[in-house]
Amino acid sequence: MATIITIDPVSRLEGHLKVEVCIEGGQVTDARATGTMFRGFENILANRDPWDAPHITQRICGVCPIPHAQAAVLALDQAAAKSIPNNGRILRNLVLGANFVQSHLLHFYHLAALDYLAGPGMAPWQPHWNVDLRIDPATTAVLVGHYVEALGMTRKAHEMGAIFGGRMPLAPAYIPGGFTSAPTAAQITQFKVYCNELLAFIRNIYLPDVEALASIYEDYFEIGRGHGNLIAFGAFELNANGTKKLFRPGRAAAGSTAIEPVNPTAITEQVTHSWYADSTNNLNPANGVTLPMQPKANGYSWLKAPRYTNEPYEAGPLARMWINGDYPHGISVMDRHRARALEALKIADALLTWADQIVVGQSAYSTYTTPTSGTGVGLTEAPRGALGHWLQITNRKIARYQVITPTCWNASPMDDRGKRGPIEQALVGTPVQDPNRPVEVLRVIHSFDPCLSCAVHLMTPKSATVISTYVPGRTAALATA
Ligand code: NFE
Repeated sequence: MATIITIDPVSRLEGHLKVEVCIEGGQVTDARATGTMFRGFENILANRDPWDAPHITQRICGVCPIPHAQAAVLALDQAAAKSIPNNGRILRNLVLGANFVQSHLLHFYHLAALDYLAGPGMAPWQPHWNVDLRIDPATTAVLVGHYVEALGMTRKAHEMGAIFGGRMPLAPAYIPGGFTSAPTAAQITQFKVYCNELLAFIRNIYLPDVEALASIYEDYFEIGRGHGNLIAFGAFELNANGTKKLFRPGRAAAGSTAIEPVNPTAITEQVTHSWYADSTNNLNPANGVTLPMQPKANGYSWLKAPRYTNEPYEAGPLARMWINGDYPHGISVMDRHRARALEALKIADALLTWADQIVVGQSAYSTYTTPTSGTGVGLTEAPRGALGHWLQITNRKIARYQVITPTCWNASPMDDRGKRGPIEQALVGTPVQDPNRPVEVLRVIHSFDPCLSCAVHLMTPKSATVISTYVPGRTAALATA
């Protein structure tokens, strides 16, 4: 007999995700991931001044605003064929890197770790499902201490980003043509002091904690693989024209050792199972349209389903580290955690080097004139994976804007051919000990660090249709099919 479990909302992630799994014979046999709110930022941007794009798109999400600013200014620069001064490139990288470090620490300690340990008898550690908690009390106490310490570290990462970004999480310093800061030697030193402290935490606490967790939950190297296709757009430009990056772009298709190039024209967004008009199906984002339609037969998510040559791809730290040859080990729940922690170290290391490359007294901005018309594609990476902004300017206004976030790749619903999205597929085969407390399902979902705010965002409070209702403390509702 099959049991259908609905977890709505999945907690300890950003935004609102509903996941339905079918369990038969003690393991997940099917899964549906639903983004329960409409984002609509594309429609907010229409007819605005293109300079508004980095500021408005940062409001898509408070956790990864900087990648949105970065993608927007890259698209704007490209639309005007503008190259920016070295200082501008470096400052953009420094603030982006600070956001990655902040997000990775936040994810491991404050979003994922509680799937594996119970902690003290108080919020935020309780209430807690009492299942499959293998970490001994002494180690649990140490990890709880690190959870608290990591709160301070995420604050410091934000403060580090704010030195040049002007403010975190929403940094006003990203503008087309460069960056608004005029860095001083004292600011560079201050940035490095923060970075050294974060590096020490990553090296001495975060990485060993992840390794300890991985050794205790070794079976999670075999759980949550998914389709096995990985994609990265690349990020952290190391030269003026962006041909060299800390993370190169690329694709690794399941079963192949080759790293293939990414051709943005091969990306389409499929909406057969999404609450968007079928007339907008399978469009490349350069011609994309955001036309909501809910309810809709066969629709079950506000996320569109991005596909590369019709195939679902996983985005994220594991994809980046894999494509760059930094993490060749495997694709699973624990591999995602390990790759994320190793990536935090790689980025923090690079930040220290880049901070020394700033030339005090040189401008970070070169005059940008909005083109009368033009198109630009801003491809970069967010902590959760490949991020793209597609921009079209007509009469110096935004004529079209499309955003594909990493969570759109990862938490996408089924596509035209009925192929599941990466999280849905990763859930299939997951063993579940107790369908009333499906912690294994949460571990798989959290390993992707989904952010539904990025994927979907906006609701209409006055609307008669309540799309999602948040019930604090609600546990998995259980139905029997
Ligand atoms: Ni809201 Fe985001 C990241 C982006 S995820 S956190 O990282 O873009 O889809």
